[in-house]
Amino acid sequence: EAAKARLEEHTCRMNTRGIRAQPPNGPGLFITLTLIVASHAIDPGPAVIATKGEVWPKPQQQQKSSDYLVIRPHIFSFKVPNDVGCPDFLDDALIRYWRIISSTASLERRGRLQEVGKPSHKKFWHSDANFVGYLDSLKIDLSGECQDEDVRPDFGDVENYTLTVTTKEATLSAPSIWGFLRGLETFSQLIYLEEDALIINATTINDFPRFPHRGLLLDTSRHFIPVYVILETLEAMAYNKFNVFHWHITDDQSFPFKSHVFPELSDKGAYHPISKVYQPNDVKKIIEYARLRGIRVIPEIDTPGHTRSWGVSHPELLTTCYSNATPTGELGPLDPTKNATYKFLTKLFTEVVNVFPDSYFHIGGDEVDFACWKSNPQIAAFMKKNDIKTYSQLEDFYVQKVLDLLHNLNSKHLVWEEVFVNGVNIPNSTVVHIWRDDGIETLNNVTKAGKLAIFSSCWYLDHLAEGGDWLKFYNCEILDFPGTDQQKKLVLGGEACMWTESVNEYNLISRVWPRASAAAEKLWSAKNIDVEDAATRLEEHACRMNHRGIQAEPPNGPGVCL
Ligand code: CP6
Repeated sequence: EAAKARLEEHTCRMNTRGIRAQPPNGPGLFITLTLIVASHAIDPGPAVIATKGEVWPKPQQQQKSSDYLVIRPHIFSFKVPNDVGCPDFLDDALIRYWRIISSTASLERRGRLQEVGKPSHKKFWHSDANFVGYLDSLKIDLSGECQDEDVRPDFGDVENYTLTVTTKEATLSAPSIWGFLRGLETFSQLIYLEEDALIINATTINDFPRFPHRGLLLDTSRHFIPVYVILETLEAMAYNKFNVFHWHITDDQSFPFKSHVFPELSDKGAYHPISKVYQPNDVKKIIEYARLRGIRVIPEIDTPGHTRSWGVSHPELLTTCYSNATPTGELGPLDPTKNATYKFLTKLFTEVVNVFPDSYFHIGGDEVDFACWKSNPQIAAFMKKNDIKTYSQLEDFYVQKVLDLLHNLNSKHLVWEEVFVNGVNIPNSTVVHIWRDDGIETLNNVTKAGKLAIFSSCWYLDHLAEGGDWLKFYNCEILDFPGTDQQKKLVLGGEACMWTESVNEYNLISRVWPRASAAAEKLWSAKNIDVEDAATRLEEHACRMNHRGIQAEPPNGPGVCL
């Protein structure tokens, strides 16, 4: 026990000295898969050879030619029509991608790729029969009018685009600015560095997402994740065409959200009242950064369970747990029997719904500890008086109140699967978020009942397996349940989950990427993609993220990024 505490200190000490040590004592779960180890005859070189200029997630339709053009970054430009709507929004995106494209040819990388003593550029593109000329611009063709600079992404936005690169010119066409963003990302991925030249192959792409809800959940309660790391996460999400940032902002361990109406929640319930708190400006910054990348921010204030941190400032909101008619000193879930609880929630949720512009709010509802409710005599009396017979019914009572509240605030909602499984009466507009091991079966039941669903059971980024475990995520096919087509239409997508019991700012990025990329492709691309093909593209994609400054880990074993 003493060693644990000292290692906790020592790890933080290493962190302050700039060593990215991971938190040693979190309760994270580790799964060990058998690693197939070659005991003999190991070939030299990388385990998987990376592709060049292939796109992740894979476009729905793409033809590609061996004809290629050369891009000269100092000359290259985007051609945008003069009368286009939302010029500032578009400019922001074009500047971001111009930087990415031009830094693909950084001097440092060119040095790494060149073979010493060879006049490389001449050898490479002037003598090659497939060199067909230079590409000096990308023409932007936006058919849908963007009216409002404050435009924000919403559920069900059109994200389609087509991209053609002929031997003469390149055009990106999209019916919406969201499709335009996805197409720009694809365009930037088509460009690769060969010797010292930036290359793009002639190609035709027609692309659109398979699912409308493609999310990443981040828990900022078990460890506080600083704003700059959240922004980096959003940037990497855009590189993978994710469109939902599910912000699991509070939980038992800490309450880092600074509320205007109840500042004491984070003053007392955060790990530190100032440095481990998201101030209103931080939240705004995160929402804006996400918006510019076509990413929605869905907040989750998990209740009635996972609220222990609320009790530091407001113990009266939580259920007092009893043992043999005496309080044990422990506090359980929110007390669903008190009017004060709902008064408090109305104020808090009104604020949260106003701070987060998305039309959805995740109300949680997972893992409610019925044992504490069961032990409490006042709750027993309340149930008797109100003819509530089971603890699931008590949960139903609570959830109905919260749903009414959100309905009055004009907010749509998501709930964790327990709310459905425990038989709570939910409208068909509720999105049920499935997370437990037997998720595929639950997905069948939820959609059979006519409810909308998103799926996470197979995408736990905090569960580690040995070796390149992205394949475990990639082999998860969320529509493989024995339901009707009508049922499958109710599956809106899924989320990869980063619970942060054993993850902090130092190891978050490398644990998420490129493992979450596997889920990103399952949610965007067509159903049956060969895994060998995926492996070679992911090898390139991880290196590409590295070149863009994201500390993604190598996905496929031995290899090299040049
Ligand atoms: N925290 C919260 C968690 C989990 C859930 N809710 C969780 C626990 C175990 C697994 C996956 C997730 N860490 N608030 C459940 C949604 Cl295996």
